[in-house]
Parts: sequence; C-alpha cells; structure tokens
Amino acid sequence: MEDYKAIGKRISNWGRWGKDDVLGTLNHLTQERLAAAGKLVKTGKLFEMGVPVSSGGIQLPGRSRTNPIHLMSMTALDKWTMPGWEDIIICDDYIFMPLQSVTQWDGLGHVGYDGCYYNGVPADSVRTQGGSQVLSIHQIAAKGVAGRGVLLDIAALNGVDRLPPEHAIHPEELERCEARQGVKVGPGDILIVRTGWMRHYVIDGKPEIYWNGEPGLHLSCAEWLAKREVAATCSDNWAVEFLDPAKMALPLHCVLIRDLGMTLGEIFDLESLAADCAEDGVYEFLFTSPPIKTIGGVGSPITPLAIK
Ligand code: UVW
Repeated sequence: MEDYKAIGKRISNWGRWGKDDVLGTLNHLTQERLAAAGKLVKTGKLFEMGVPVSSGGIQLPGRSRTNPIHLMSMTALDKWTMPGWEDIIICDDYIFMPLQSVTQWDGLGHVGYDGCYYNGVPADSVRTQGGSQVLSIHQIAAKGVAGRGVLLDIAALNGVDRLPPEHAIHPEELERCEARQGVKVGPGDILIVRTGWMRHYVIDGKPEIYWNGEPGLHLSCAEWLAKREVAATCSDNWAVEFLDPAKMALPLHCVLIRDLGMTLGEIFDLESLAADCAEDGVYEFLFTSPPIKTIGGVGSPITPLAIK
C-alpha cells in the first residue's frame, strides 16, 4: 500500500475553496443539495444516533478521555427569597467533559502531520490557551452540518451483526454494499458506515472490547471518498478507520482530516437506523448534526439525527 502522505498529496483539497478556507469538504454541502435532502423526509421517522452522555459512559478508566462529569448547581433544595419567587423551583446543571468522549465530530484542527493541519494551517495555531486559532469548530457550527445521509451497512452485507476487528473495508466493498442496498453515494453526501462494532457497547455493555481495536475503512478508501466528493464520513466505531493492531497508526485520519479537509463522525449508535433501513429498504435520509459552537474547539460532542 502506498504511503499515506503520497495519497494525501495526490488528493489534497488545499486551496480548492481558497487559501483561507476552514470548512474543507463541508463546502460540498450546498443550499441546493440540502433542499434536495429535505425532500427525502417522507414519513417523519426519526433516528437519534448518539451514545449516552453519562459518568457511566463509554470511556474506560485511566485514559486521557474521561467520561463526562455532570453536576447540579441549583435544585429544588435552593429556596428563593426574592418576593414573588418563593414557590418557584429552578434546576441548573454543569457538565465537564472531553469533547471527544462521546458521539462526536473530529474538527479540522484535530489531526495534522508534518507541522500543519488542513490548508497548510500551522501546528502552533492550536494553543493550550484558546485552542484552535484558525480551524475552530465554531465555524463548522455556523455552516451547519445537514444534508443527504447515506447508510452503508457493511456488517449486513457480510451477513453478521458486527464485523471482526481484523476487517478492513476497501472501496470494492463499499460499492458492493451500494449495489446490494440500491443506493449510490454522491457529491455532498454524509456517508455513514455501519460496522456493527458499537454492539459491543450498546448491546453487550463491554466497552473494553469496543476500545480494543476496530474494523473500519482501509486507507484505500481515501481516494474513493475524494472522488465521490463526500462531505463528511461517520461510523459506529471510534476512529472511522480500520486499526492495524501491529501499528495502531491513524493514516486515514491524517489524509482525510489534514489533506482532504474532511470532518469525521465517530462513536455513532446506528443500531435502530440500520434495523429500520433493513426493513423498509431505504438507506438515504435527511441527516443533521451541528457541533457545539465552541470557540477554539477541535471537536464536538453531537446528537446526530437521521430523518426519513
Ligand atoms: C484519535 O484517536 C487521535 O482521535 P479520534 O479517534 O477521536 O479521532
């Protein structure tokens, strides 16, 4: 397999939308495409694809990403003394969490190599104080992430409820899945790849297996995603890409985020959506999932929705 840097150089989107572009492949989400995606809503069936945000969540102890901490700052126990407020109950809460600890977007300031991120933005543009000075995720929030979502259920294609961790998905398999499902991934689509790997957590309650390797997209998919002009790629695994246990490197992250400028969606729970798609044979829908408007953020927790 060719070196990831050579692939990245060949399919690079740097400069394509201008030297100051901060959105990358989300530029494929045009107003016309969003209007067309809106027409996919026929029944009003809605599927929410986030994992729970909870102190007992998907993260394992002792890692750099902890589970969220949720605290109350006001409850019914706090009595109001202002005149007219005596009977009123107000509850408020806080949450402290790594932005990448649950279902999330990887923003364009999340991963780079050779001293820079997407569009040549220098590595030191992400600072300990203030975060990403250029590729901040709040700009993606302003763009919104909404369009035609397409589910490719690779686990179902293989006749299994989940793929084994050594399963690397190649472009030919994506195309066989398209043919089986009668759907085609096209320009401006948000591609959602189901591996079934999330079942280790949402069905079996075994996060330790979920985080131990994963099936996913092989590096060879980078060129395919670029050619199809996919706007964003999401999966039910934790890094979108297949992880070679011998290397544990993230070559597809490097090419997709840094060279193509693609926002990646991870840790999706696709089980209800996939069951419905298998039942009605409809694998396309309106997808929406804006990030939190965090100034300087390089990622964001999300609550993605698919609406049919
Ligand atoms: C890394 O593992 C670097 O990040 P993520 O899986 O959140 O993209």
